[in-house]
Amino acid sequence: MIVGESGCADAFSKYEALASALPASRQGLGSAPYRKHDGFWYPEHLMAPTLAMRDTFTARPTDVILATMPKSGTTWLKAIVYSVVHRGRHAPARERHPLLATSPHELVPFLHSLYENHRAAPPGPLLEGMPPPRLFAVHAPFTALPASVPGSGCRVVYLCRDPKDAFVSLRHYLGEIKPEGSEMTPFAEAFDLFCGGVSPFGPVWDHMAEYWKESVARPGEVMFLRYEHLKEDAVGTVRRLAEFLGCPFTDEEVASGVPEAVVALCSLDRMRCVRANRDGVHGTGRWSFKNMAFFRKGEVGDWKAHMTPEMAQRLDGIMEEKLRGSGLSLAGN
Ligand code: PPS
Repeated sequence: MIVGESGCADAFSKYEALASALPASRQGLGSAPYRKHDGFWYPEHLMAPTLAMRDTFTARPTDVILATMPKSGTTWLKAIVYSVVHRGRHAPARERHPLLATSPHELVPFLHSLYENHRAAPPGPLLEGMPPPRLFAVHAPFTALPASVPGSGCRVVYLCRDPKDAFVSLRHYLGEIKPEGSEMTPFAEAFDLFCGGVSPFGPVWDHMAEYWKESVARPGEVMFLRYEHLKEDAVGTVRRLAEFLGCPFTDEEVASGVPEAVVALCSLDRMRCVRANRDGVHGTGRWSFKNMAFFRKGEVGDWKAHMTPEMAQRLDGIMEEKLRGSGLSLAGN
């Protein structure tokens, strides 16, 4: 190993050592347990990369960070933000748009994945070399973001989804991606864990409340969106998003239907047909799986097909109680 590589590996092993000393859950919602850090639970393999990201990533004012709980519409948001921000170079109505050839997860990488995939050589130079605006995604809670984020003036977009639908979506996804030979936690037990706050990057209520609070305190820098509203009024939400990102649609663009073209390009049906999304692979090693796992039904209320009314009432009640006083309410999805 050359000297530089050895130093890098050592830097990462510090975070691996930290991660392995953290409390672990007995089970997870799928086939793997979680580690607890500062009140939040993390998938074990993402703990060390998240700590490395928190300590070493330097945000720029031009960065855009998309934040979500898993299965809240991250892939959709990545596609939308990419096409809005790059519409000058890549007209959304064009047949040769990058989103028709490449997964949204490649165009807008998860920051923790960049750290996870660069254990031997930290992603610093790669990150430095990225032209503005750099687009990234995180699942990390707000308090686990790098300290440079709040002061940098960069934009943070948070997308939140009804936790009942996110839970059901997560279960399907975890079933799809589980390493061969591993066992899934049974549905009812997984639901109990979720309701107790044990879920990837959970508790879900604290994750939402942290970003909500920031969006209220700094509305010019943190935008809080709901999956359900995006479904209901995609064009209106895309227009608000463009304004927030500092690149509002011009009257001419509105008149020629550019916001509608963004929505059409990023629709589930369109994305599902892209070969890179159908056949491409996400992740590496034990945790690699087909990109198709990111695209399922994309419905509001699919939980009804998988949960009893009692389960739904229980989770709704917990969310209401935990969010009380925060100013955020999920009632009336
Ligand atoms: S991940 O792993 O956190 O990045 O997954 P994420 O993208 O957040 O969530 C996947 C769910 O989002 C749905 N999806 C979409 N909905 C609407 N439009 C588009 N374009 C879109 N792309 C993905 C996807 O189907 C998953 O939801 P479910 O309920 O499982 O269908």
